[in-house]
Amino acid sequence: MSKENVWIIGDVQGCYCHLKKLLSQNEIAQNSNSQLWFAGDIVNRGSDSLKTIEQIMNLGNRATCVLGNHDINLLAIFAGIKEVSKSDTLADILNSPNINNIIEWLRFKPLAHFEYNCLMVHAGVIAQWDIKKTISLASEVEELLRSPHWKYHIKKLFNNRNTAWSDNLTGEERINTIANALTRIRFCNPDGSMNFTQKKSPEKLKNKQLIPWFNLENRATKNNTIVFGHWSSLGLMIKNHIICLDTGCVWGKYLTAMRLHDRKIIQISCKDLQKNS
Ligand SMILES: [Mn+2]
Repeated sequence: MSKENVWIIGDVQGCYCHLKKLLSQNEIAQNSNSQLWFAGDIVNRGSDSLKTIEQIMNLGNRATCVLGNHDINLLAIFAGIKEVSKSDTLADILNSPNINNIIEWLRFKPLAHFEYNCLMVHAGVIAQWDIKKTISLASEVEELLRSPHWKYHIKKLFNNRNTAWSDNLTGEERINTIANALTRIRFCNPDGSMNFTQKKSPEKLKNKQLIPWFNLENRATKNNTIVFGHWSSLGLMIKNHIICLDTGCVWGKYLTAMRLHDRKIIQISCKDLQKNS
């Protein structure tokens, strides 16, 4: 396996037809060794979450997937600790005879993946964390999701109040802060604490006090390549070390794949999903 064969795919959110089209593009399809990395939020909001997750499960060892907030939301609904919300489109999965296999597959996925000198997370990292620490903290949450008592522990992942990191955090506060950063972070306050009120693109933001997590000064991962999704209003962003691949597939924009070694981009238009306003 080598870096040449790795394609990283942004938030699919249940858009099965577009995923199928993306995977059938020559450069991806003709190489049966190609590795497909998914930056999380493979389900929800789109119309075909069941087919999407089953397609990714069928890729077997070719697929590497980190958990996004919507994937964790599915686990929490199945566990009975979260209600289905009006905007959730998870009924096809929840009613599937395959639901137990799907949940068992999903809850063993990591929250951070580091390989070929590239960190993939769904949303981002806290400024104080270096790569080693990020992987180690992610594993604290992964351990709970993989435990036989995961349905009890997953409660700890849902709380907006834990926004600031400290090495001294323990228990639920610690687990919640780690999960919030890896799966939900966008903007931070100048002190580095997370702010969950804004989803806009940085240019459109009136409150210039808020800073995208990747622009915080003294970020310990400044010299590492980080690929993430979660921020569709940011769109495709490819900088030296920071790459956002959430290009708003489910909002009628694009589904994007980037080849890791040369950063070649393939995009599938999702215009057919545009809502008439
Ligand atoms: Mn997300």
